[in-house]
Amino acid sequence: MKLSKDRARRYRSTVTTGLAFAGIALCSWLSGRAFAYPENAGWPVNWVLGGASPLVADLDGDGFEEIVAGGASPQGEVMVYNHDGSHVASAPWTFPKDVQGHVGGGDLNNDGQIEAVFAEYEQGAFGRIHAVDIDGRELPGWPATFGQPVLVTAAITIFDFDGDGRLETLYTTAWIWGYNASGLTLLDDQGAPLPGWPVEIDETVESGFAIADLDLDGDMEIVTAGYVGAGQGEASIFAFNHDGTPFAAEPRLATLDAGVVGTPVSLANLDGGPEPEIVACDWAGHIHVFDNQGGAVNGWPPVANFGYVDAMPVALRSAPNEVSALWCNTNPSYVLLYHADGTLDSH
Ligand SMILES: [Ca+2]
Ligand SMILES: [Ca+2]
Ligand SMILES: [Ca+2]
Ligand SMILES: [Ca+2]
Repeated sequence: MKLSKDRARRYRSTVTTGLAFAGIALCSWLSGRAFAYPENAGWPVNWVLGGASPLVADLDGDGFEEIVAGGASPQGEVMVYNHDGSHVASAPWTFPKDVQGHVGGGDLNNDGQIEAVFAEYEQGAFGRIHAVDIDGRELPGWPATFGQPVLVTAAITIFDFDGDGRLETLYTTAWIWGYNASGLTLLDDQGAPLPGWPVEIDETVESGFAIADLDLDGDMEIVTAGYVGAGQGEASIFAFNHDGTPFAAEPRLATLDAGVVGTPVSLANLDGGPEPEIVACDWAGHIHVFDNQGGAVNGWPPVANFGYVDAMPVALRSAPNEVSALWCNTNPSYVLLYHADGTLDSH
């Protein structure tokens, strides 16, 4: 099975989230580096995760991947493990408050080494986004502070959104428990919000981001999903240009009949046209496919619904820019293969 690089990264991120509580040692497998006996000496390690999925990346460029895991016991801590289960000299990095959410990574200062980017948060008080190098040093300008009682809810996403060769950091904050509003913020490499950001939307965003050039004009767009209340009613797909303006006439590109929470929004070229389509799996088990104007693609969601899709479907490609099928698993346990037109493979 051959996945696009973007899809493979997103799939790995989804799997990592699901397995975070099962133990850090699993990250060695997820990184693509097989730690078979006796190479797995030094593992497993014990670490209290604060609900955060680890980052697996070669931070210092020595050819071996490190594992960066946030935690919250008793204060905020971030541990950085070497591939052999030992930890780097600077770790653990300690902070006054909880470190929550997925740890992102990118070479923000262009020195050849990847910095870890993560959120520190105190309920009802404040939050900060840190950018820390492998020696435990915060980059100049960081941390970025958001002085609201909010929580970072979606994976921190690092990407060169405007194509200037410098990385930006995208994250989502949401009011806690019951108040339906979220803010999306794009920070520059000095930790400052870019012009046009943050943007606020009237739904809770807990889905991850999909980044793609939806209209093939050379500029990247940002797609995510939100929901209202308990997630079983109003829910939407939102799309923005990288300058914070809505991609379409308004931020809400499409509506759903249930929220998208446990899985990220994704993209796949299912209809054979040049533009990518948006794929979103909601709480009701429906797999939605929209075109770049928010129109539902014929056949989606499939009539055959087998329950909650608990991991992002995997796109199977038949040609370099064409997806022939979506493979997914559901809860209760089914493994399904949908053709690009939404029909179920019966074999
Ligand atoms: Ca390394
Ligand atoms: Ca760097
Ligand atoms: Ca940039
Ligand atoms: Ca575009």
